[in-house]
This record gives sequence, structure tokens and C-alpha cells, in this order.
Amino acid sequence: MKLYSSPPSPFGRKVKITAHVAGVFDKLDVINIDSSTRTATSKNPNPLDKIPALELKSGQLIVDSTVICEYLIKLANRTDLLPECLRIESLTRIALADGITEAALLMVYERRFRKQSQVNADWLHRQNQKVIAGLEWFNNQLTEVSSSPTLDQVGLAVTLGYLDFRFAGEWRAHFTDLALWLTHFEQKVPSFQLTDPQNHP
Ligand SMILES: N[C@@H](CCC(=O)N[C@@H](CS)C(=O)NCC(=O)O)C(=O)O
Repeated sequence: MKLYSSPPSPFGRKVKITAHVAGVFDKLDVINIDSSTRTATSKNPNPLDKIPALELKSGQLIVDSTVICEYLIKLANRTDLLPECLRIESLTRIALADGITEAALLMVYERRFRKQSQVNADWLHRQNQKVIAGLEWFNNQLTEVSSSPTLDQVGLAVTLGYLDFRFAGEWRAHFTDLALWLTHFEQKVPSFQLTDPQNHP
């Protein structure tokens, strides 16, 4: 099956780490799409032109990183990554981590796709407030990481990794418990390093 993604994509990274943890990464044929120019050797099958997108051998399209992850988790029979008894709690944590990433992405896009004179400082501030409020929430709700992390933990780790990548890790000075949590995650989950966008420009 084909995974359309790009090395800097935090949502793509979430899928890749999940695939590694679930033991199905070798089933993925990863096709890189340049996220700023949208160029690729193959066309993104997602009509919204967002990544990640998964295309099965049958041609079936699966989009949205959480949906793709859930597909891979079921394929690998590794439902411990998204335990049924904690489904709503887990999906809420995943949605909150994704929301932080989305706010951070909007800040990146605001600077990338607008001329400097058009960049809206109020909009940037509004998105930054979401990032800070989301991090505050997680800082008070940390869960212990094992070598087999849950999907919500993968989601939080890639969010923090994205803030490191695009915002020079500024969050670390204020959110020291989260920073320590990410250090534990990195030590326990080797695919976090393997998929670090700073190693794959
Ligand atoms: N909710 C989606 C978000 C995907 C997303 O926003 N991906 C970004 C790259 S990380 C993208 O494709 N942006 C391009 C665009 O919005 O046109 C998911 O979880 O997969």
C-alpha cells in the first residue's frame, strides 16, 4: 500500500511511527510529496491534497492520520495502541494534540504563503494561544510511556517534535514536564528518531 507523505509532515510522522510500533512499516511504500510545491512522482490521491494519504492495493483511499493509524493498528492486530476501553479518552487526546499541530501549521503557512506585509499578527497570536493552552492541558495530564506507546502518546510526541522543528523548541523552557516526557518517549521509541524531520530535510 502507498503512503503519501513528506519528511517534515507531523501528521505523516504520526502514521510512520505508528506503523513502526505496530510492526507494519515494511508494508508501506512511502511516496514523498513536497509540501510547499506539492510536487511528487505520483499524484496525491487525496482530493483535498493533504498528506498523509493511504492508498490500498485495491485502490481504496484512506485519509486523515488518525483514521490511517487506526487502519494500520487493526491490520497489525495491535489494538493495545488504541484500547477500546479508553477509546473516547484516547481520541480526545489525539484530537487535542492534532489541534495544537494544526494551529502551529497555520502559523507556518501564514508566513509561508503570504507576503511579509500581509502576515496577520493577530491571527498568529490567536493560533499561538491555542498552542500554549493545549500544551498547558497536556503538561497536567501526562501518561507514562513504555516501549509500546499508545496512539495518543505518538500524537503528542509528533506535535512536540513539530514545535521543535519549526519553532526551535521555544516551548521547552516553559513546559519542563512535557520536555522530560518527550525525552522518555525518545528513549523508549526508536522510530521517533528514525522519522525526525531534522535528519531528513
Ligand atoms: N487532519 C489531517 C491534517 C492533514 C494536514 O493538514 N496535513 C498537512 C501537512 S502536515 C497538509 O497536507 N497541508 C497542506 C494543505 O492543507 O493544503 C490529518 O490528520 O491527516
